[in-house]
This record gives sequence, structure tokens and C-alpha cells, in this order.
Amino acid sequence: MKPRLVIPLALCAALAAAGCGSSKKSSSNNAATPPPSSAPSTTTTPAQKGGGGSKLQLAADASGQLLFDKTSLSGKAGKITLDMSNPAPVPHGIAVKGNGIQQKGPTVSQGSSSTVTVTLKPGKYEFYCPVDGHEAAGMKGTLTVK
Ligand SMILES: [Cu+2]
Repeated sequence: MKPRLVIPLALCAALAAAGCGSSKKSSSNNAATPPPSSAPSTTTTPAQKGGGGSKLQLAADASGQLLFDKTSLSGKAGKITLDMSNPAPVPHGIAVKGNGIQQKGPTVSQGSSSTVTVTLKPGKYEFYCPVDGHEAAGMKGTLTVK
């Protein structure tokens, strides 16, 4: 019994070595085929992909108060860029923190914009001005990511 089993097995193994490689490839091709059928649903998103993530705009208070013009922002999970323009005669910047994230944009003077790009998961974050004392004075808001 044993010899008979060993030989067929050895032959099978030899054949399988050659056959397996191609059969595995074709089976992995088959496995890769289903995703494209679900891909059409993603074809509705290229419009958003074109932006390379979402961009949220805000501005510092033009009169020089330590405030942003918004106290809440919301965006989609993924890459988010906060773009803050600074019309005030006071240097300001934009930064994001929360859930282990802490990213600061540059501090810019009047007429310039500070941007910061972060990749965020759904949750609540804080956006604030990284200039000393500004956050404490109220230059902050909530960023909700969905
Ligand atoms: Cu500030």
C-alpha cells in the first residue's frame, strides 16, 4: 500500500509543482476579478479625489481679536488641509491636535495664509492658533471628522 501511495504522491507533487504555479495564478486572477465589480461605486468619487483630500478654509479675525471666523469645522476622514488666511495685523497660524495628532502650520503675518495638512480618522479634533497665548485667549475651534 505504502509504495503505491508514495509514487502517485511524488508524481502529483512533481506535476503540481508545475501545474500549481499556473493554477494559483489563475485562481488569484479570479480572486482579483470580483473587486472591479465593486469598483464602479468608487467611480462616483473621482470628483473628490481630484482635490487630493478636502480643504477647509477659515480666517483669523480681521479686527485683530484673538479669534477665528469659525469655531467649528467639519470634514471627511482622510487627508484634510486647513487653510487659514490672516487679514489681521497680528501674526497667526493654524494647527490641529487631538487623538494623538499634533500638527502646526507656520505663523504668518497680515495678508498671508497658514496651512496645515493632516490625515485624520473620524473623531473630534481641535484647531487652534499655535502663537503663544492665542489658543488660551479663544483662538480655537472644533474640527469634526466623519
Ligand atoms: Cu493667533
